[in-house]
Amino acid sequence: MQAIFHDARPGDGDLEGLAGVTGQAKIGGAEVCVPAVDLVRGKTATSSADESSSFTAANVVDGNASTRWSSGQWMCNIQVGWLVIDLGAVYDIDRLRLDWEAAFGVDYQIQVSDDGFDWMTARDVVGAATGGVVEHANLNARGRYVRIYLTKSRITPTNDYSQYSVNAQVA
Ligand SMILES: [Ca+2]
Repeated sequence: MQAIFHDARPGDGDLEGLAGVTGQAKIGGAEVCVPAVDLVRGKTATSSADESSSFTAANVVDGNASTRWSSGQWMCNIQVGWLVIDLGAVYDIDRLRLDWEAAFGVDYQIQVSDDGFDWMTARDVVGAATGGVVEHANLNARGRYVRIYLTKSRITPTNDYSQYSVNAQVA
């Protein structure tokens, strides 16, 4: 797989010297793929609901593996929940890496949008049997907003959703 590094904000020092470089990344087997450029880190995340001020949506974009978002779904009396990340600009999105807590999504869709209103589904997940770290590759998606639209939780009857982190990567 070839990875092209994009510098979203030239001059800010984060990727200076990497811009335009084409590199190689090995994926497969027992190797763990850490996104070379995380489009999500430090961006703005919002959600359908947060369990409390200790479990906000911002916890999935903070780069801290021990903090997490929890939807507090049982307080909403509805199964549907969502998490939206505003990437700040339109990107081609190739991979999305989710790090679920025990309350993982069984049925959910990964969607993208240019305006945060009209959504296109890039991946439809039905009947996920495991949580933990889940990699969604070859999304071929393009948009400014990424939404994880959750319709069925592993945890019943509270139907909660919880994630430690989300990472996104360009092709
Ligand atoms: Ca976190």
